[in-house]
Amino acid sequence: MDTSTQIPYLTRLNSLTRDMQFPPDFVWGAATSAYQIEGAWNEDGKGLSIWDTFSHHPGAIRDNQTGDIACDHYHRWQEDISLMKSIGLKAYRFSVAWPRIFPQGTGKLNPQGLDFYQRLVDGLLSADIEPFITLYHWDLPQSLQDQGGWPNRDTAKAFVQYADQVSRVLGDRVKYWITFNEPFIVAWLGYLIGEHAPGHKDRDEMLRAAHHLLLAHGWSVPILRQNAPHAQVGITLDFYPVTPASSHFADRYAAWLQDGYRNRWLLDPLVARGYPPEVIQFFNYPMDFIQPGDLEVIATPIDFMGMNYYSRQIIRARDRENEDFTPIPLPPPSGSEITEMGWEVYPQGLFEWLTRLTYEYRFPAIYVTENGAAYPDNPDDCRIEDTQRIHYLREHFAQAWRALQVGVPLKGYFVWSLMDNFEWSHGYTKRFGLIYVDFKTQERRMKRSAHWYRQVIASGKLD
Ligand code: IFM
Repeated sequence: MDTSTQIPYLTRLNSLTRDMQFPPDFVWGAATSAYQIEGAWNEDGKGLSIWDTFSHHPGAIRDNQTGDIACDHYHRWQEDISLMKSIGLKAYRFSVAWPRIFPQGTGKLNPQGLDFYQRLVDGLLSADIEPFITLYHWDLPQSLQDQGGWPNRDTAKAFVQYADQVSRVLGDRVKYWITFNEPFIVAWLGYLIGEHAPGHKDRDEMLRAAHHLLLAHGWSVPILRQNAPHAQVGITLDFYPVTPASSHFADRYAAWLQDGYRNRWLLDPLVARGYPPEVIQFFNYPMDFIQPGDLEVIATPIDFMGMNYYSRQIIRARDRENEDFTPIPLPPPSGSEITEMGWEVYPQGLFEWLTRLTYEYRFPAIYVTENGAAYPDNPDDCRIEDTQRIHYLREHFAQAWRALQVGVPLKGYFVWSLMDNFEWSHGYTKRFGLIYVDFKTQERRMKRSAHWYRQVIASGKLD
């Protein structure tokens, strides 16, 4: 007997679990960033960025690779838009290279740089693809770094001029603006760990950099709204669920500290909660860089939160018995699935963070601005059968769908990445793309995942 015809609740449950149908206006997209794909590092008046300098430094990047050519997107953007069209993307998230616009960071404008993004935006719009602009995805003009970089408050002021200029020119056509991509990574890997440009290792620089990134964000939100009156403005942070290694009090407290350091350090000030006090106290951070009014500026309301999601962290306390709560990350549990980056595949973390951003932080709208995985692809297959990537994406999309069922205002999802590209300190050794790029010939080939994604977009459904 088919009970579902008699019990309406069961009918609904069956249909929910059988067809994961997304809303018709759900924004399916893919993302990239300027330094990772554009190449043309010294063309048409572009100035140097900190990534140009850093990647040319011997030993900084795997195999001494650089983004000098990358995917040569600067010259091949039309072909790339055609590929986006073949996948059926509704939106494309890309970043603007600040040193193309202001080669020295401030002062003299480079109109050729702006022209490139005007062509790109117009090309996207005529292909019916919504542009989502990220203003800063890590390529600071080198001359601003020479004056102190993000630890210098003046860099935040320079960013506002840059945001103003770009939005004056593109604000009539671009509706979605993201000020910064993963500011925590900028401050942490760039100024404390030294793995990213500019390669510094200084705790105070990290703290100052993080604060000035938030300040630059807060200052530029009203300017973006003024120049692009119908714009939706947001910021993108990367989030990690933090799981305590055990239920021991010390491990739980260490996990809470790690959550404060890794997630809430930038998130809480954005919603007027200030910097997490337990983190300041535990690490004994000097907070003398905060000036009166800064925290109000940083908490300027935004229209959406951009969430990048990849994995989780498992944390134990350094010494439980002696109550040393210093957070120590543990490797993924044995037997767990991991990507080529060594990151645990943990799709439910996407649901956890989407619900947290909704019910604890009350953001009015959320976009997953990046999610995806690096796996070794085999170019000898005539079709690149990247079944692991399809599996990864399907599992994460399912968690996004689950979040929609419990009221999360999730508006869209951007796969990282549209195409294989320069993966920062890993050079070209990690492939995240839906499109395979042969970096010698610049030939592009849609992977199986791109074909699969096309079907998901066309049907709006996960089967
Ligand atoms: O490639 C990066 C991207 O630039 C920022 N988010 C994480 C991606 C994968 O590491």
